[in-house]
Amino acid sequence: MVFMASCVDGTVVDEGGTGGPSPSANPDPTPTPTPSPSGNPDPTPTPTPSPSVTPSPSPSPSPAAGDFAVTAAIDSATSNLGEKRTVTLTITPSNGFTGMVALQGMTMPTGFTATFNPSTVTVGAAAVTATATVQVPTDARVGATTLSFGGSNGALVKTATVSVDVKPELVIRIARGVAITNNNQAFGLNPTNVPLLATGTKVTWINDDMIDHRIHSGVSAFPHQPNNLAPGASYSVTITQAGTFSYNCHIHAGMKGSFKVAVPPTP
Ligand SMILES: [Cu+2]
Repeated sequence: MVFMASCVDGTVVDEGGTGGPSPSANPDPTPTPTPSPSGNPDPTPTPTPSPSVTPSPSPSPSPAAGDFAVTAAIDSATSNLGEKRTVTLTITPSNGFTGMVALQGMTMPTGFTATFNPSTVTVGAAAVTATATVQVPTDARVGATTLSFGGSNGALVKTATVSVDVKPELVIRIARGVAITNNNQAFGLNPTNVPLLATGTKVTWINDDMIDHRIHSGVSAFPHQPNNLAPGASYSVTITQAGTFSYNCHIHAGMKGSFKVAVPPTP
């Protein structure tokens, strides 16, 4: 009885997935009163047609194992230093895969971190998405940067990459009302988490407040702002020397900021 895959049943029986188990059942013609509409015709053992001509294709469609794919898309092709980027991960099942897929950063450049929401997805019939929030460090190496993400289910591990062009610029937004608070958090990130920058970094302050401020360098690392920084305006300097630099607002002495600058390692 080796007429399995050939033409036992003229009706369409997708031999890959569904029909598999019972090809042996139908050959008895007698009891079945309702023959399949096409009427699998004669029980006479029709000599299975030319087994020689159709050799290989029958054994191959062993039920394909469940699988999934991961794709990634980033919200912006460029990023400033110190910013967060959002990467959308899409996990698409195939061949009936169901199960949990754990997400993680695979190869991340030094200082980059990724936080996943959620960190594990349950994949069923349809594709599901998750979000990775990527923190670009303030001292990231600038230029084209590849971020790799992975999804795993046991031994199944799939990866996807995105590319982001890191610009040598740190943007510091002066928040509304900081002069009232007049505190040393006015320029953000300091003093408990002083930004570490590479020499050559451009620093831009943007005034989101409703009153004027003015960047008072107090050091030679970058020029003191000549004019007030009006609401909505910005002021940029390029830091060329290494060191730790503090500054404040010329108008509101209590508004303080600082950053450390280091010469970046040669690539
Ligand atoms: Cu001020």
